[in-house]
Amino acid sequence: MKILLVDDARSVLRVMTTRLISYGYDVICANNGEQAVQMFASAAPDLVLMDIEMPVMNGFESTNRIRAFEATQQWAWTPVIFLTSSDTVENLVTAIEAGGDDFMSKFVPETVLQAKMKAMSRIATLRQRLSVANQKLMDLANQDGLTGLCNRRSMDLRIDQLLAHSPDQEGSLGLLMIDIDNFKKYNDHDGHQAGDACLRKVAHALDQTTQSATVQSLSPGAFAARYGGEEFAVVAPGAGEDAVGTLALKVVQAVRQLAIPHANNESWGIVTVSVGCACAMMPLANVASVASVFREADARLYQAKKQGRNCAVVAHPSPT
Ligand code: GH3
Ligand code: MG
Ligand code: MG
Ligand code: MG
Repeated sequence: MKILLVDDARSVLRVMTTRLISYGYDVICANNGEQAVQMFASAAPDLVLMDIEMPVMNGFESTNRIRAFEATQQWAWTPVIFLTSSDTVENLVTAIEAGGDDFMSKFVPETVLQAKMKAMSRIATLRQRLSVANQKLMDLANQDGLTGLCNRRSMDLRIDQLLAHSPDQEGSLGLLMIDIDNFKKYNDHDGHQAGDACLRKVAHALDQTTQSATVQSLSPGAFAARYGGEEFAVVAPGAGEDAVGTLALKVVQAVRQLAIPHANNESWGIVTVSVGCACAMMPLANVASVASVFREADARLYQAKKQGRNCAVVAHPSPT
């Protein structure tokens, strides 16, 4: 357990640090509330022992700021125990109101300090396990199990977030709808297991292409998602028509370059995709306008299929 010990009195820091280290804990020290806030953010301690009266910034104000910092993170609540000179009922009430979890006399008997730290250490261990479990659950909820891309749910959430911030956002929102060509025939010929492996490879190629588009500033923040079945989407915030067209072309080429054999895909003999693109000006007014971007991209995907597949249809329909 890593403990952030905050006190302006060197004697208190010295005595407490010696004790806490002897119990096997890591201790970092701050001399005032302001320093404590900075060290809290950089060192992420499991527990804070906080003096109240200090120069520069007192313990209550410092705790307020620590709680404000934690409010920007998910599931963050680090126990703060105030160190007081007297353990009165009033002190306890004030400590809890100020965002603390408990208070303790600076002159607490050693056995009591050791017992309290043992209890806090149990909580810290549990919090770490919960945090790992939460992360795993988040990944499961947001990732497509087969391909590892964003799933439909997470794509919708990310678009909602974009919408929420769109009043400040200039530019446009680009969208690619991507569908593997004649994929049913692939499954029929090669089996569903091979079909699954093919979906993974195509997903990886889409992800790589989208990420390199981000690096090349075609669309910073673009991401690929599995829309469902053998259909994928690339959401490209900030991408105008030219950037979307370029990205669509790269996607079609990237899948061709995989050169996955597909005996029954027209005359190409390899797995290919068709792509439909759309572009909307930001800020997007509401969910209905997002739906219309998807409808537009879908209509162009349909055109790409009609034009013979293995191509992209951009704003002004033309095969690549
Ligand atoms: P088109 O070029 O017109 O898109 O033809 P298609 O055969 O790709 O389209 P269709 O909608 O007829 O078939 C889609 C196929 O995708 C059918 C389905 O079995 C397959 N599919 C969807 N999800 C999965 C999956 O998770 N794994 C596998 N192996 N196949 C899948
Ligand atoms: Mg003090
Ligand atoms: Mg389809
Ligand atoms: Mg298909």
